[in-house]
Amino acid sequence: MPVWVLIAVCASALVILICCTFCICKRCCKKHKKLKKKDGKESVQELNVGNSMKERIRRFSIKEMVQPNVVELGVDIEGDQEADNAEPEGYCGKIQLSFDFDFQKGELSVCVLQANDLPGMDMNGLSDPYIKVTLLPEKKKKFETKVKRKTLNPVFNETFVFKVPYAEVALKTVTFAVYDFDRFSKHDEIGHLEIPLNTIDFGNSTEIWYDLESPEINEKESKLGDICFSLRYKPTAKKLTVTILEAKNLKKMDVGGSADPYVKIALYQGNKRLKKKKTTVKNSILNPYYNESFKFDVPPHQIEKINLIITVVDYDVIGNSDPIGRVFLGCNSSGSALRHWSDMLANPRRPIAQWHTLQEVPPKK
Ligand SMILES: *[C@@H]1O[C@H](CO)[C@@H](O)[C@H](O)[C@H]1NC(C)=O
Ligand SMILES: *[C@@H]1O[C@H](CO)[C@@H](O)[C@H](O)[C@H]1NC(C)=O
Ligand SMILES: *[C@@H]1O[C@H](CO)[C@@H](O)[C@H](O)[C@H]1NC(C)=O
Ligand SMILES: *[C@@H]1O[C@H](CO)[C@@H](O)[C@H](O)[C@H]1NC(C)=O
Ligand SMILES: [Ca+2]
Repeated sequence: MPVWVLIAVCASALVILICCTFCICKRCCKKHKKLKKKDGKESVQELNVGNSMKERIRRFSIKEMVQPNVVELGVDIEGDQEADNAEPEGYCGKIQLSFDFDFQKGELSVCVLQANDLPGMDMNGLSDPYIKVTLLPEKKKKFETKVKRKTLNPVFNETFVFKVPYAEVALKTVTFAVYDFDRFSKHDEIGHLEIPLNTIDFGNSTEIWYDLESPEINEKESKLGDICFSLRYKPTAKKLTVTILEAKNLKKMDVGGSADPYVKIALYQGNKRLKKKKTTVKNSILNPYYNESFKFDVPPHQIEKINLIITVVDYDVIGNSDPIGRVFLGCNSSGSALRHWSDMLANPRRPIAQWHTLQEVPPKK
């Protein structure tokens, strides 16, 4: 072998060695840099956590301030690692209010001026906000602002007046619930605020911005699913028409994580079942669409005495079909079911559609 070949091999080996060393060094350096960067980032994050904690504490009610929830704060720290500039968890925008009290007349005026940065609920990224204002603990009087279309920064400038004796005003709380209006589905609550009136200085009625809190999701209510149907009553034809439109977010009933839902419609008078009908079964679906109508003969003297029970059932080929949840309607019902029933009676011949949250089916006796 000629000497120059040996030299060439040695030289290239040397070059490769140098390259490798360089690469390894570079990688080490990079790692080091990365670590350094991470250190820097972490200190920034700590700062952010500090801010968001302050933010949270500012928004917490006094009760929660006394016992800060350590676990929740821990979760927050993790959340902040993702987005440095994200708003604190649960931020739902803010609302500007002013309060006034007329001591002579015993009248509390609550002015809802405007809201900012509301969450977008619709496909277009916007919402159709309106606000329900309630005086606690009575809940008797409820006001609603007008619906503002397609905006996240609605201006309301509406004032509501509650009669409250002077001696009781410090015992009351005003709640503000921001909803997104939807023509065809249940209105979602998108922000919430409670103001105990003993925190308000009526002598200094300025316009104040408050942060909205995320509404408490009533887990018990929402775990079974929702159903939409329309009711129509024609007194002259003595016909009650029930149209089952659709259901959504039904509880998973099968091993496969789905259900085979159908809807049972039953008319009762007291404990006696007068009539029963059912829709078709929709297979393996938690958001079934039916659009199926059912007619019942009900004379006007009887409509006040009957109850309508609409039950969503999971069909099982083997064994009994299990009920998922139900809606109980009639003059004896309550809440949104009663509202639907009354709307139907108040609007003869017109189909009235409404969403309902399914309720637990009482166990058979
Ligand atoms: C709110 O309404 C009052 C009277 O109704 C009016 O004087 C005021 O300019 C309005 N404010 C806004 C911000 O629209
Ligand atoms: C009125 O409220 C504002 C804002 O909270 C405050 O800065 C101001 O000092 C208050 N004025 C009086 C007279 O209490
Ligand atoms: C629902 O059914 C009615 C009557 O059968 C029909 O006229 C209507 O178009 C249906 N709606 C939809 C969205 O399928
Ligand atoms: C409503 O309840 C009352 C008392 O519990 C009962 O007498 C009445 O028959 C009920 N009406 C209906 C429509 O179920
Ligand atoms: Ca909407």
